[in-house]
Parts: sequence; structure tokens; C-alpha cells
Amino acid sequence: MNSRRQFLKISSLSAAGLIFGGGLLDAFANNLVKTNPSHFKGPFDFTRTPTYCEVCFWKCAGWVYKDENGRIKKIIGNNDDPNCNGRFCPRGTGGVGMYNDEDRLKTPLIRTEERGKQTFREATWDEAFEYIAQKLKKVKSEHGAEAITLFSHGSGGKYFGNLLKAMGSNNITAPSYAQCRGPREVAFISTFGQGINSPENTDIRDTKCLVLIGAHIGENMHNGQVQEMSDAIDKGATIITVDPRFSTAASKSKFWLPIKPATDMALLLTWMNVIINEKLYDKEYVERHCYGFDQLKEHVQQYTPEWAYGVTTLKPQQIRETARAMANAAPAVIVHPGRHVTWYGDDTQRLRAVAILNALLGSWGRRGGYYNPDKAHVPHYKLPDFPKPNKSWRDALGGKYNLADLALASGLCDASMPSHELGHKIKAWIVNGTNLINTLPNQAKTIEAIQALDLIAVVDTMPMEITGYADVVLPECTYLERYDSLRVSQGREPSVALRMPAVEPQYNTKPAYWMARELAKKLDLLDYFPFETLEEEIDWELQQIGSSLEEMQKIGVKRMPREEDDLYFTEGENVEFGTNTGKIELYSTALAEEGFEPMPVYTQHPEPQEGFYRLIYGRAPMHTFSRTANNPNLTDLMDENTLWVNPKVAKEWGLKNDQYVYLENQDGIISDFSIKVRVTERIRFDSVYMVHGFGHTDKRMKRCFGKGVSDTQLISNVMTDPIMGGTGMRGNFVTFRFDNKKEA
Ligand SMILES: Nc1nc2c(c(=O)[nH]1)N[C@H]1C(S)=C(S)[C@@H](COP(=O)(O)OP(=O)(O)OC[C@H]3O[C@@H](n4cnc5c(=O)[nH]c(N)nc54)[C@H](O)[C@@H]3O)O[C@H]1N2
Ligand SMILES: Nc1nc2c(c(=O)[nH]1)N[C@H]1C(S)=C(S)[C@@H](COP(=O)(O)OP(=O)(O)OC[C@H]3O[C@@H](n4cnc5c(=O)[nH]c(N)nc54)[C@H](O)[C@@H]3O)O[C@H]1N2
Ligand code: SF4
Ligand SMILES: [Mo]
Repeated sequence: MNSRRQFLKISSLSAAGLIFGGGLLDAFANNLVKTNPSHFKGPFDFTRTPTYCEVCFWKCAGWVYKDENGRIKKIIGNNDDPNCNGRFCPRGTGGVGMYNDEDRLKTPLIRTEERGKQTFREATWDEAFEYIAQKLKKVKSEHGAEAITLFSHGSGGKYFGNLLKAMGSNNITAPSYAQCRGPREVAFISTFGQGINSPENTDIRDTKCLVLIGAHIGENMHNGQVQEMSDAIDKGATIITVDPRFSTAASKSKFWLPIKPATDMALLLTWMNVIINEKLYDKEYVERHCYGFDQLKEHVQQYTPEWAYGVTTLKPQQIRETARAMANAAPAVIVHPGRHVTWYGDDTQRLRAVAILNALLGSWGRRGGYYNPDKAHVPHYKLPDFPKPNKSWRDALGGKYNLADLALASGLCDASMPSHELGHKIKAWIVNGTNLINTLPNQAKTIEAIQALDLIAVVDTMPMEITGYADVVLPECTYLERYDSLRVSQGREPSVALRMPAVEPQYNTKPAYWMARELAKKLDLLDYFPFETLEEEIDWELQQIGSSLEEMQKIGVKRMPREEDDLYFTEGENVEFGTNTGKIELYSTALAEEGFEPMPVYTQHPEPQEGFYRLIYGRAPMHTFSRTANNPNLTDLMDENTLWVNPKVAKEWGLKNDQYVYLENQDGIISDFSIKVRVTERIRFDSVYMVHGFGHTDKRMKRCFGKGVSDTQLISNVMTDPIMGGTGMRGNFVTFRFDNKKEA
């Protein structure tokens, strides 16, 4: 590989390198609004309404400004909001594109031909609900309510979730667990007795050393984190980035470790070895709080820097130096837990290694490490008791994955397969705000599961791939046209935020709350929806905490004092952790009880064959998954993904910059579309990289159809985490093709 210095030169020219720091975030965002002249019909009447952003799950609170004609002019951050501190990221600023997108779903649809053919007739709301209600009743009477599943990512999940529970099913699942942060939660719960959740409780603001292991903050634009990282850099914090790709974060780092993909576990265990053997760990903290130190010490002796060199390709000296940099900063050090961590199947164990390293450095519960988050306590109106399901989602998975703390989207998809025999079968899906075709790995399996269902109803704003498979499509209005439940997210200080409509719903679209309640009427479950409108419920909730809908409409965000002054542990405090031993478990008794390794072990993962390259993927600052792929404002900034290819590889294949290639994976799957090559030193020679969320196949989305390649299409090998069922997606290898003809 080339040296770090050379890479720095390259990166200073890159657009991605500009996202960070000072006012650049703002400048970029403002620029975005200015390039969209259609919203600038002055003179302006600065009427504003509060919202929180739905473009990603950071849920920043902001203000929607309208002009005198009542048209949305801009969306900006709310200064009182701890998630965004008054600044929106480019995606949030461009959120108005979701409202303006002329390809939106406009009216309820009922499918007329086979699933997947994208052929529908327009229907009335009543017809659509009647269709769904009849099918749900039938599934319930033939297979039990437990045969119904809700897949949801986004605000409407709460209302459809209540409907599901009222019917007698607890199969409520989101892809943000088994395809995203699940292993991290299980790892931190088994180590500290507490998960990380969102926004992450990382105290980046005050950190002196931030270690990013495949977490690409800066391209991963989670707003508050990007801002805090930018401030920490200004204050001189040391950044250590471990990534086979020279990411934006790597370009801001003192140390960039271009690790061989799939070997992070070796590095983590070796860091522990150095920190323990060089006595760099926080002895007092470990003695007071931790369980299993002696076993861990013995366990990591085998993992020396010289051994790790052969595995990770990282120099022993660099491993030692970075371990010492962390220890120097401790306890104000964060070995960041990442977020999308379903990589290689041993992900819970890798995240256990991350958690243990933090424990050795004494960063959990300390300033500049991990703070103790708090949340506003907003009472909910008491609903009648939900019927108890006879069988749970765990039963549907045949009793596997006992340590998973939430339902698995992939697991419930598996349980819908015709061949599924482990537990009870799933026969009906309600899908809200998740494009499962592009979200779950192994598309062929997702489609086979869908084809075997008795019902699939999809609630979405856009004609995404998943809607093409729906029996009934329910068009939701965008977040700018509706109320949603209060945002109550964790943070240093508790806060609540209001979303209210800035404009009337366009077309024949409706909010999810209304849909769930109308369905409840048809299913005789109205008792579970006592409020006719969501705003009545919100007002009731706000009254309980001494506020009101009226007040929140004026302020948007309400911050509240913490109940206790317990952001960090105090000197000499004895803390009771929520683990079996009440201690931070370096040796996990919970994993041991379930028959898993109590301490993480390095195992080797498959490597690409000759002529193949590991497919790795990530985020771009101006897009959120496939959610924004057709957004007119954001496609202006980026309308296709590119394939990062190392110059050495490009030379071998005779590939030139900007040339389009098809990709074929290890299972012979050839990409539907082609992707533009970007020859760059910023990626290792054994891997190629693309941004997730492109390569759309639904023609109804005119701007993004056929643009770029879908990583998901090429992820047919899934490395399942035996502990919690997460779907490791980075064990897929691709080669280049110059056409997409299938061989006979
Ligand atoms: N190959 C691959 N797969 C991945 C990932 C990856 O990087 N690569 N990432 C994984 C991760 S980390 C996650 S969290 C998941 C995310 O997975 P998803 O949440 O499924 O992400 P999206 O693809 O953005 O799908 C969001 C859907 O919600 C719709 N939508 C947007 N706004 C609204 C709204 O207001 N109401 C309703 N009803 N619908 C709305 C969008 O049109 C879109 O269809 O994907 C996981 N899967
Ligand atoms: N702009 C934007 N921001 C987002 C999102 C979005 O869609 N758009 N989605 C949000 C969501 S839901 C999530 S979960 C997060 C995900 O964001 P993160 O959790 O930060 O990152 P990942 O997507 O897991 O990882 C991508 C990085 O891992 C590197 N990588 C690949 N293989 C390896 C390996 O073997 N070892 C190491 N060390 N690194 C490797 C890639 O080169 C890339 O830089 O982003 C969030 N933020
Ligand atoms: S980080 Fe950006 S996209 Fe996500 S909620 Fe905040 S402003 Fe919206
Ligand atoms: Mo995620």
C-alpha cells in the first residue's frame, strides 16, 4: 500500500474531504437551497412550522419556512435541538425534495398482475382497507394472528405496531437491527448491561482520542456526531481510523490503518494484548468495575503485534503506537462502536472486543468516553391490554438467538419461506417505510418469501421496489405534510420535539396514523385508537409533562433538566451494571451460558479468489440508503454511485476512469445495470467499494431508474451471526464484466 502522506495529498482534492469542519457543513447545505430557485418566489413571509427530519433516523428538529404563497421555501435546524444544534445536513436541507418529487405515490393501488410486475389499478381508500382487512381476518382465522408480521423503519411503525399487537401478534421488526446495529447492542448489553441505542452515547465533544473502526463519520452524516467530531479535531483530539478505504474520516486522522478487510478482530485482540502487557490499562477502574480480567489477560497472550501483522497487514509498530495513543488519552477515549456492524458473521464478538477495549481504557461512564444518556419521561395514554400472543417472533425462529433483544427482519423473512419448518410460518406482511428488496441481503430469498405470502401491504411515499411486490399500496404523505408522535430521543439532556404539517398533503395521500386507525375500524379494534387524531394524543401527552400542543407549535423543541447529575461516574463510585455479575463482564457469563465463546476469538474469513474483489459498501453524505435516490434536490448532487477501484487492479483489467462496467459475484449473479469506475489509491487492491442505495429497478422512479449498481443485488452470501442472527454482508466477492449477458 502507499504511505499515508501520499494519500493525504490525494484526499485534499476530493469533494468528500470538504464536508467536515467549521462552517463548511453550513456552507454546503445553504448552497443546496440556493441552487433550487423554484422555492424562491419572494417577498417572503417568514411563517415557520416545527418538524423533525425523516430523511434519516438522527431525527434532527428543524423549522419549515414558507413563502407568502404558502410554498415551502427552506428547512433549517432548530437552535434548541441537541441532535442538530441548529444545523441540518445536506440531506435534511434537501428533504423538501421528498415533497416535491413528482414520481411520488399518489393514490392507493391494488395489484392487477403477478407480484413484482409493477402493474396496479387505482383504488379508493375504502377499497384498499377492505382488501387488507379481509385478508388479515382470513390469515388470522386460518393460521393465528402470529402469522402476521410488521416490517417497519420510520415513524408510522408505532401506529401499525399497535394495530398488530391489538390483533395478537408481536412480530414487529425493523431492518435497523439484524441488518444494522443488532450485534452492537447485544455486545454492549452483555459487557456493560446496557446498549448504545440512538443517538449514540459517545461523548465525542470532550474526547481526546477517537478510534473509528469502519465507522465512516463524515460520509455517515449523523449530524450531531459529525459536528462533535469536527469540534474535537479543532481541539486537537487524535483520530485513529481503521478502514481498508481512505475515507473522509481517514483524511482527518493522525493514524490511518488500512486494514485487510475482515481482520479487525485480530487488531482488537492485539490492542488488548499491548494495553494489558504494557500495563497501559486503567488498573483502578478494572479492579473496581470489571469481571474476568485474569482470564482475559491469559486469553490475549496469543495475539501479539507480530502475529497480527501477518493477519491484518498492519505493522507491529503501528499497532503498538496506536494502542499507546489511546491509553495516553484515557479515559477520554472512544473506541467507537460503529452502527452498521453486520459484516462478517462474528459481529457480536467483534463488538464485544470493542466493548472490552473501552472497559480496559476506563472510558465507559467517563467524560470524553461514553456518557450516561437520559430521556424525557412522557406518559402514554393507557390502552386496553393487548391480547397475549400464543407464539412470539422467537418461536417463529425455532427458539434460536436467545440473546437478540429485538425481532429479526431477516429471521421473519426466513419464517415466511415455503421451506420454513423451524417454528410457525408467517403468512402476511405489512411493510411500512422499508424497501426490503434493497435492504435485506439475498434478494432471491426475499422475493421467494414474498411470493409465498397470502398478503403483502406496503405503506410508502415512493414507488420503491418493495411496492412493486405489494398486493395493496398505501401512499403516505411525506413528513412535511403530517403530524407524528413526539420525538423523544436519548441524549445528554432529555428533550422532546414536535413534527406538524407545514403544508396540506398533496394528491390522495394520508398519514400512517389515519391509515392504521381506519384499518382498526374495519377490524373492530378501535378501542386501541382512542384518539381520533394524532394531534389530540400528542396534546394529551404534552399536558402530562406540563406543556401543550400549542406551546410546542411555537417552540418545536423542549429541553428538560436531567433528573439526576449522573452524566459520568463519580470518583470512587461503585456502580451496579446490568449484567449477571453486576460488573463489566470482560468474560461474558451470558455468552458462556448460551454455549458461545465468553471472550472473543479470532477466526479467519473466506477471501476472494483470483480475479475477484471483496465488495464493500458505505454511505454518501448526500443520500440515505435508497430513500433519497429519486429526490430531485439530492440527485442534483449525486445521481449514481461509482465503483472505487485501486490503480493496480484497474491496470490489470485495463479499466479507465469513468468507464462503465457490470459486476458479477461469486454466485454468478450479474448486476442489472453498469457502474462508473473511479480509479483511486483510496481503496486497497483486494476490495472494491460502492455507496449503497443505487441501481433502482422500478421504472416509476424516473430519475434513479437504472442509475448505478445495487450492492444488495450482489450480496447473496450471508454470514449469519450465531449469537443474535445478524446478517453479515461483506463476504461477497465481485469481478468485472463488460456486458451483462448471461452465459447459456
Ligand atoms: N446491501 C445493503 N443492505 C443494507 C445496508 C447497506 O449498506 N447495504 N444498510 C443496512 C442498514 S444500516 C439499514 S438501517 C437498513 C435500512 O433499510 P431501509 O429502512 O429499508 O432503508 P431504505 O432503503 O431507505 O427504505 C426506506 C423506505 O421508506 C420509504 N419512506 C421514506 N419516507 C417515508 C415516510 O415518510 N413514510 C413511509 N411510509 N415510507 C417512507 C422510502 O421510500 C423507502 O422505500 O438497510 C440495511 N441494509
Ligand atoms: N449520509 C448518510 N449517513 C448515514 C446513513 C445514510 O444512509 N446516509 N445511514 C445511517 C445508518 S442507518 C447507519 S447504520 C450508518 C452506517 O455507517 P457506519 O456504521 O459508520 O459505517 P458502515 O456502513 O458499517 O461502514 C462503512 C465503512 O466500513 C469500511 N469497511 C468495509 N469493510 C471493512 C472491514 O473489514 N474493516 C474495517 N475496519 N472497515 C471496513 C468501508 O470502507 C466504509 O468506510 O450510517 C448512518 N448515516
Ligand atoms: S442527520 Fe441530516 S438527514 Fe439525518 S435527521 Fe439530521 S438533517 Fe435529517
Ligand atoms: Mo443502519
